[in-house]
Amino acid sequence: MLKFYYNAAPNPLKVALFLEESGLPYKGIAVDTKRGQQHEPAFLAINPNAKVPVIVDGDVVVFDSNAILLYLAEKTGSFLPENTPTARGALLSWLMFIASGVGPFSGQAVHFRNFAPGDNPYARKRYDFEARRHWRIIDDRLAQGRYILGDQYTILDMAVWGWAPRIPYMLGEGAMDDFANIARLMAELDARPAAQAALTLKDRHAFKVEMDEESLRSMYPQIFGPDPV
Ligand SMILES: N[C@@H](CCC(=O)N[C@@H](CS)C(=O)NCC(=O)O)C(=O)O
Repeated sequence: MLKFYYNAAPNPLKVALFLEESGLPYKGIAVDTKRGQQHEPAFLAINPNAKVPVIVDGDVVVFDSNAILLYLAEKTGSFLPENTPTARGALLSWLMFIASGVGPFSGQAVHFRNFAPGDNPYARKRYDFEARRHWRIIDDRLAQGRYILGDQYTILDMAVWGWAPRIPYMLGEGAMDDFANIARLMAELDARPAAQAALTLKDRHAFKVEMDEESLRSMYPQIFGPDPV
């Protein structure tokens, strides 16, 4: 059976949504990143990047949430647009935009707003601006159609669903008011039974919640390291 290494954060959630939507049987394996389990040798053997999610599907190992979404969509032939060069171009463009822009800028905006030590006004400004700019592009796209690719619910909407609920945490309370189309998509997807099942991820394991020194050392080790030269 497919193994799914997860915690309750946005990137694993996207994959959980796909797994629940597709009905693929899977076994969830919790990785408590605040306890440093992502750095254990057995986990590093399947993901040298020391992050969740990862799937192990027989002999196949896939890490990185958007790679996993594409792999699973191609494996099952579901949640993809029709196989034309035009539709494939749009799929790949939006997937890479989410993978290389929305996710990383959102992650850094969360970090500098909520976790970075000291006062970092320019870093905060930079990541707030870029995260907001990326979400604006997603919102404008969703103003043109029900889903990112128009009429069809695809892995792109699942990828957005993982991160979008964190917008207030990354951009400030009330930030969601600027993204009415994203809010509309979230409400639609949240009402799906698969999304409700995916959201139980956080309850399937007693994940550590405290952000104490062990957690900070596991997730943000640079805080304790030397300053760059
Ligand atoms: N590009 C990766 C990023 C994965 C990622 O940042 N995962 C977070 C949870 S959402 C994690 O494992 N954090 C633990 C850590 O940074 O040590 C993906 O999309 O899967």
